[in-house]
Amino acid sequence: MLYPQRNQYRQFIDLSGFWDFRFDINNDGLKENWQSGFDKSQPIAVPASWNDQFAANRDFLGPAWYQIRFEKPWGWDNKKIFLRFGSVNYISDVWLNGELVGHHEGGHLAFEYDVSGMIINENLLVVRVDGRLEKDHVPPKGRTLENYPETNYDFYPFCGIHRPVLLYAVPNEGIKDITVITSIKKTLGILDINIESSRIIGAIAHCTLKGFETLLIKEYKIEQEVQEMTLEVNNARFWDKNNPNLYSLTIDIIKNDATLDSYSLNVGIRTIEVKGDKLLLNGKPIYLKGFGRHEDFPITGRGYVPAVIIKDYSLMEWIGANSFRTTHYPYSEQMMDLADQLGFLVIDEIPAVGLTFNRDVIERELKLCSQYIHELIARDKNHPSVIMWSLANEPHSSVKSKEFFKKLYDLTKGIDKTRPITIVNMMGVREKAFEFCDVLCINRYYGWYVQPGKIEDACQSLSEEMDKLYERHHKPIILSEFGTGTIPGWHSQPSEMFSEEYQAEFIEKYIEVCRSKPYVIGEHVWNLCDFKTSQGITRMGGINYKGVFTRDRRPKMAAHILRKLWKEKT
Ligand code: BDP
Repeated sequence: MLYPQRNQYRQFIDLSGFWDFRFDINNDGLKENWQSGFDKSQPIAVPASWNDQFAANRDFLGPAWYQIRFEKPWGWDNKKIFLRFGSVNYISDVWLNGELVGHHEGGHLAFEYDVSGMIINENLLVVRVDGRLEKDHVPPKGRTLENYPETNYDFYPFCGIHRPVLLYAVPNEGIKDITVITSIKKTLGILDINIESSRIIGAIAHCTLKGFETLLIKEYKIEQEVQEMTLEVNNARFWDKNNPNLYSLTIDIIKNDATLDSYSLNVGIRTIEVKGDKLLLNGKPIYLKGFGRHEDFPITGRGYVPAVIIKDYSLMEWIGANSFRTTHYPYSEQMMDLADQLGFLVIDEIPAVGLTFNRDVIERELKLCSQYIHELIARDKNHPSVIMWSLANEPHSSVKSKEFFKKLYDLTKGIDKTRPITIVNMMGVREKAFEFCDVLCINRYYGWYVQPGKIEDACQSLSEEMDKLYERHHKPIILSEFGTGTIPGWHSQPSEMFSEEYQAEFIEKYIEVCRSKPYVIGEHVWNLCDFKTSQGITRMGGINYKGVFTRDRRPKMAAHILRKLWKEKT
């Protein structure tokens, strides 16, 4: 799935801005034909969650309706036109000029519709968004402790149009998709490129690779819908976390001496593989230092805010992090582009948190997770920064989960053979899916939810558990979450839970344990920043305070300690 581009052959317009919005409190909209346009609206910002934009209805999860009018751009008459949504949480139905365009389920992945035959000069786009929680959604409704809204996961179920909505035009005959897989032989960088095109058999694919004094040009005749081609770069500059070298690859499609289409993308030449108990980037072991994070900010909720993305990267660089996991759903495409540019290593996770495997929902869970895997890999496959796929966070694993995850594992490997796969787990040695996962990720809270206040005992438990897990599987282990709730400005000596001192001490001691185990290949602190959750007695003010930074991105004491540890120790 290619991100829309602007050049001589491709154009897009961004529909971000103020749209009309209406809560559908009694779910009357469909009966009353709001799909053809509705009145009594109020303005809303797109993209952004609706929850914190108004003085009322914060916890109303839908349905709600959006509409916007736009004119067909000049010069788009003989083009294919698509409407593309970066993310809408959770279910969306879309109408263009009163006609149904499509339905999409799942909150954090891009989807698009071919609207070529539907678009007229003056258009009305209407979107119904339903973010209500249900047991058979992924992620699901549920609760272990009482909470409101009732999420089976620990972040606020923000709703709305969360990422940009683009209208884009491409040539009728042109490039549909590009997949680039890179490999390395000594100093040679090899790019295996697959170009999927529409109705251009016999045309020429003209490939240009530029960067670092290299200019490589090669032409291929397109003989099939998916055309394979190879480029080889001598003395290639490889992509890694310290040197995020990116080449620019341009594919021009030429027929009868006329260029029909052109698309450019960044390519990082790198390899990633698991060998024994190590994770190798370009053949060398890497150690991950970083965070779990949330797309979360006051007022905009889970909406795309470019400045917050830049700030988070800048804080991660300041503190010495080299990686993060997209907890607990895929992040925006812009976040991924920047990871390529800035040299961050990303564990890319589908939005499968809180899976229950209950008999009445397991089929739906499997179907939705499979859909998310297809959508995620289609979207993110060309990012050198993506070093691993994560199939779930803390599933409520049971006897049924092994077969469930084996299917997802095989599906993922079938689409992308090049990247390791993990599941992020809380069951430890009892997790049967660890038998086939390439890397084992565990989230641990000894010294917090269990053994509260006892950091020394907690570290002992952590150490023993990691050894047991390694003895059983002989695979690399990442401590993918650890942290403590910490009220900014709350201090105590000796340290005590909820104080800044406790968080700092806990993180430092946990890191000591990780560093003492040769098979541990990474430490991801939970969380980069404080973030919004449902209300409940464990979340003061509906906030999870495990951030090393506050929700408005100010450092707690632990941030300075981490910076020392991460900048000094590599
Ligand atoms: C872990 C979850 C994460 C929570 C965290 C916590 O993976 O989503 O926010 O616990 O309790 O179990 O803070």
